[in-house]
Amino acid sequence: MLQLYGNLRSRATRCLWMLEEIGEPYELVERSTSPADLQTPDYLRLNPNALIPTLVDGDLVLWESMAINLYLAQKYGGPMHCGPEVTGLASQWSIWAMLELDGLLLDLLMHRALLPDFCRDPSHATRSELLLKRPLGILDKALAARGHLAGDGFTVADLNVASILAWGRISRLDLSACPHLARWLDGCLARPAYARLRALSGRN
Ligand SMILES: N[C@@H](CCC(=O)N[C@@H](CS)C(=O)NCC(=O)O)C(=O)O
Repeated sequence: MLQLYGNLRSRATRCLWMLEEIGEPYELVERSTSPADLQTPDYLRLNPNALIPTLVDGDLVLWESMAINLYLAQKYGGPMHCGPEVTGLASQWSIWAMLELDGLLLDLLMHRALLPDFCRDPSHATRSELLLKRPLGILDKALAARGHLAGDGFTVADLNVASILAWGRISRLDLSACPHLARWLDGCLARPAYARLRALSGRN
């Protein structure tokens, strides 16, 4: 059975959303982000970065959340299966989202929602929101021309990018200047598989 190392309050949720989409049986092997869980010889053999998530599928061990999802779409896709063109576009958008969105959205999330009040710095949040304007504008334009990022329907391209933007929900990211993006994100986050993930996290 597929095993995903991680927890429901981390980037592992991106892969859990994908696992819920493809409907393949899997086990969530709970690992927190503490060194006690990740800096162990057993875990370092799986992921030398001492980070979550990590996927184990038989002899294959994969880390990096976006790569895990691209692999799951290729191998188990079911309704998420995609051919070379969609895979190419999904890789493009996934790498782009990691480079252009992931760090800024994490900073916003930390300084608006996750850090204790006395550690939050509003200037971090303002800076991140400012720097996000450009990539969000690019995404909005792409989604104005078509309803999805690749192919004719919801694919791993949408899932990977939306799973990063979901942090914006928690951190009150202002999407009023990006109506196409806001509509698309609402659609992605309304999927039954995402609702199942939220139920697993106790966030209905
Ligand atoms: N680029 C990696 C990032 C993984 C990552 O940073 N995971 C965090 C949890 S969300 C982690 O394991 N942190 C533990 C630490 O920093 O020690 C991915 O997308 O999988």
